[in-house]
Amino acid sequence: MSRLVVVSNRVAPIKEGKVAAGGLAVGVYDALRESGGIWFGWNGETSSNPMLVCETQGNITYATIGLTKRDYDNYYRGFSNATLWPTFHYRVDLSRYLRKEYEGYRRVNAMLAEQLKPLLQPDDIIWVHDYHLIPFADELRQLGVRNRIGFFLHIPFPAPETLTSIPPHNELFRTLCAYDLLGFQTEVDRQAFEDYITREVRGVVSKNNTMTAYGHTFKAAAYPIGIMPDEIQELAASYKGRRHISGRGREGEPRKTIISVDRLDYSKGLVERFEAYEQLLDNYPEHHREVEFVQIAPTSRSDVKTYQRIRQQLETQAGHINGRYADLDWMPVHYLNKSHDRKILMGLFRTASIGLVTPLRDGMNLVAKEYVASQDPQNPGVLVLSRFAGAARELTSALIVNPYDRMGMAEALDRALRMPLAERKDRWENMMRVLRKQNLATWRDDFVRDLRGSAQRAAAKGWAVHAL
Ligand code: ADQ
Repeated sequence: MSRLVVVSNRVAPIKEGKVAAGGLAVGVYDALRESGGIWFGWNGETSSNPMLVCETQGNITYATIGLTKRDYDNYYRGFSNATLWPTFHYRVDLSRYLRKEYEGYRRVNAMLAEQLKPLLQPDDIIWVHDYHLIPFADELRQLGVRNRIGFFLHIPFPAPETLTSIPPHNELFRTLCAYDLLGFQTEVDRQAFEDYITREVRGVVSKNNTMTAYGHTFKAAAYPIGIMPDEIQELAASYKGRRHISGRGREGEPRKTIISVDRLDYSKGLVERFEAYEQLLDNYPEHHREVEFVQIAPTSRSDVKTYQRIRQQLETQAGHINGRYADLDWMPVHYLNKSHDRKILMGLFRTASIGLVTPLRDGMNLVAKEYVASQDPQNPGVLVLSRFAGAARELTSALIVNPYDRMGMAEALDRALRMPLAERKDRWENMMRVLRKQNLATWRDDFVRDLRGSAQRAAAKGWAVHAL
């Protein structure tokens, strides 16, 4: 079997058998372990003279390199996270464009391609991840690399009207068409990409998701990322630590917990969620003292200004709601700004009556899936899920809400708090069926199979599949 080369912005070496990291790292790691190969990318550090470091563990080589401060500012903080991230999440209002940052983004992609090239073997297949690396295949092609290269976009692909607000969109998406296989989270994202290719570029779409644009023929399809539901179920059930954040309600029963876990990011709809919870307390006094809301949101990208602002805003909101409603023995909002071990999170999910997952936009949202998988089959909680999370396409038995509708979200929370056991079980079983069918292994195997398949088709047609 040919080797797999995974390229991602950050490389997260993980120890054998340890399920500490999130879904993606584990999924990619398993694929690498199966076929052997390389995991290549940025090591997360800045340095004045970055050098490639290779470390081999078993049949996987971790090849990582630092970035200069200038490249970090332009490529990572700049074009990736201040232009592409907001625009792809439909936040053109938060997006900025600086030509020097785009140049830095192109420069880093070219530098990474040059670093990877000497490590490649002729029949390696290369799997590139996410928006930081859109031009990566094009850079490799310019260096003469002819291996099969696939790309998976973890975040949404927005409608063409939004995308065209990025000034060099044409050049950027021309480079995206240099891949042999493009993977999206949902059919909606794939369709948006097709719309861009047919309307903006006059590309041609043929059978079996094959497209031709800029003189290159490639395949584009949806590969919804999943989790390993049964492993999570086991992990959640095995957690024996403290389960309830605070005490008991009016009748002495444990309080019902509404739980949310996110990276602190404006795409996750945290401000709107806090408002909806306050609306629940305003509209339904019968839930006072009976319910508590736990929001876990450790800071991410803490040196970016927009992220500092959202943190301050949430601290103010939590203080405001607690100021209005808290009592000596009841704290309505617990806002925890630090990260927690995966086992603790899954354990907390299991005892929470409601998983509240309400992003304004999200490629998939694995937290929604993890919440469902963590539930006790005899007494499952209710998932309240935004229609704008990719996961809503699959988890149709959740209570689906619009995060821009504060009153609608408060009503859904009230309904979830009252939902009878039979209905909760029925909805949960439907969702678990979906999670087991489209799991993390299916996602990875489908993508890698299609990428390998495209290599075989190319070889059968006599195309070169070797690095020159
Ligand atoms: P993220 O935006 O990071 O990922 P998400 O899918 O919700 O979002 O989470 C990824 C992983 O991180 C999950 O395993 C989750 O448990 C973990 N995680 C999230 N918040 C955490 C917290 N506060 N503490 C500890 N762990 C936390 C991007 C895209 C998503 C897409 C994923 C995978 O933005 O839309 O689902 O990639 O493709």
